[in-house]
Amino acid sequence: HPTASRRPADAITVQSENTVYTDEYITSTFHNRGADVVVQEGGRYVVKPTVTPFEFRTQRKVPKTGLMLVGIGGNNGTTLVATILANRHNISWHTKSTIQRPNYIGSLLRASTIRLGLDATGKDVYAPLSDLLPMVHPNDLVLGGWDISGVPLDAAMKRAAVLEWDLQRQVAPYMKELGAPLPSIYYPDYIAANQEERADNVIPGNDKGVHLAQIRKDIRDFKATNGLDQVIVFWTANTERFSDIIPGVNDTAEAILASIKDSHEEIAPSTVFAVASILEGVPFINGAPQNTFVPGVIKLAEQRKSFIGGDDLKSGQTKLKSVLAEFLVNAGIKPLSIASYNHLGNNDGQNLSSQRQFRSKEISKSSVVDDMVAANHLLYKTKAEVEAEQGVSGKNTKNVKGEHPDHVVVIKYVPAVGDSKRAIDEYYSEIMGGGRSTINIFNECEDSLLATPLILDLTILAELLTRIQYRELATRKAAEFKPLHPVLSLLSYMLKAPLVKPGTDVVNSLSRQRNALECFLKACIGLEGSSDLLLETRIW
Ligand code: NAI
Ligand code: DG6
Repeated sequence: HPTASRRPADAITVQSENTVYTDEYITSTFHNRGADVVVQEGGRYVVKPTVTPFEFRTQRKVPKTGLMLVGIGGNNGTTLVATILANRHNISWHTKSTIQRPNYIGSLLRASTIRLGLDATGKDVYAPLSDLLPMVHPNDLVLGGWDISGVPLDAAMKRAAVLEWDLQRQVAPYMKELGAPLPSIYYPDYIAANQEERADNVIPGNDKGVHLAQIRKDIRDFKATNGLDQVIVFWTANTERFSDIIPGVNDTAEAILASIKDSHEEIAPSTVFAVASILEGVPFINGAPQNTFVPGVIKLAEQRKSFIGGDDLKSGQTKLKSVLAEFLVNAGIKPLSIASYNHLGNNDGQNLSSQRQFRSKEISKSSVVDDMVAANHLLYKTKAEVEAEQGVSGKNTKNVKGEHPDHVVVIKYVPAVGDSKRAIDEYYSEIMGGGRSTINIFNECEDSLLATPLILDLTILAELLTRIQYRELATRKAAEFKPLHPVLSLLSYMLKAPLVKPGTDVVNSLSRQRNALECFLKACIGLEGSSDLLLETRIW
């Protein structure tokens, strides 16, 4: 299948004075163009264009990379492992209607293209996104990980009931070779009580310091046993409850390390995994919604220059929302309410049937329209406008908020439908002259088959971003190349509640997220970002 095929390492070569290829690096010069804006009284804008020259340097050698999944025995975990094995061993399977070949459909990197430019006849030329820079092929990922359930991976795949039986039958012997997951950390208070009977494979004791040391050792052992250059640790385990943010407990790097040592109750299993990864200097990605990255973890990652990314895979309903809400607001139509329901019957759904775990998911699913609303003050009154309208000032403005559509998220557990999630959405908007527009959407699909390619994209991109360094040319601030900021916000496209560098704004718009990634990858080979200006089609 084309999404799984291997491509030459130098599939795209840029011939330009901005791009230099050596055996070790691709080095590019890039001009970051922006604008400084001053908003004056009376609603006037004064704009000064800015240009900052940068150099990017990408290591060309693709490292032997391992992926350690936390929650490897779950629906996402087993679906990912089985999919990679099916692709690696070229296993085809019978469905009731056809013979299905393995593929990586749904992966941005493996199954989508980017426009490079025009050919000699003036036609657009598109290349696979994964051709832009040397990236790990998913088939080459060395797989391993942890689960609180000790069921071996072949049986865990059967339990998940996601994949066609004929595929399960053929891939099972390869899954069996991987054995059972490593024992993991189980603090019952963090996930739903209905998960308790799964937890038969746990690291003993209540000492969180000992747990941290064990996870660090697991990462080191996995790296050494498999002769790996790099490991990515990925949380695809159950959604946890939020942790309380408590000064002195989890707000600084020092506090978080001390709190793990003291086995403080507000340290979640996912936080122990994140800290273990940071201390081992390997990237950690959170595919679930909870606040694993409490402030102390982010500060520790900054201190150690170790990469982190999250939160929560944006697979279906929310992905569509980040397109539709933007479409409506950018079309000058005013969503008044967005009501989103879903029901599903897998173990994730069962865990989310518990209130505190649902709350984590509700938060990550709800924030996705905020920046689009904030971007259009013609439709939505700002906080200042609401304050002025209500005539409040000073201390009384604390509870005043800018105008926002009503946004409701409901999730129900319906065991019968298994992994096949149903998502129903209503977008109710104001149109001209007080009119109303209602858009209803019904989507049905296997949740884990949408989520798995995102885990691959996040893993492969996170690895790539560890090999890219930059320096600012204009100021000569730093003669040395530096790594990117540890919070990998370039991963936002695949995430519901993107973690961003502290003090910067979250971008939820799917098209802006893709554009940012595309522009960045292109910049690393010395190409200007994707221009839809198409000037050649507008002039004589
Ligand atoms: P699942 O419930 O099938 O798998 C989770 C696995 O994690 C289970 O095998 C469980 O035993 C294990 N687990 C729980 N606590 C653990 C711990 N402390 N250490 C190690 N393993 C632990 O769930 P699924 O469907 O695979 O989803 C995984 C996560 O990804 C959930 O948090 C879910 O909300 C999130 N997610 C899933 C999406 C999907 O489409 N399937 C999309 C977006 C996010
Ligand atoms: C039900 O909401 C279960 C969840 O785990 C979601 O399926 C998952 O977060 C994907 O959400 P979305 O909104 O991207 O489809």
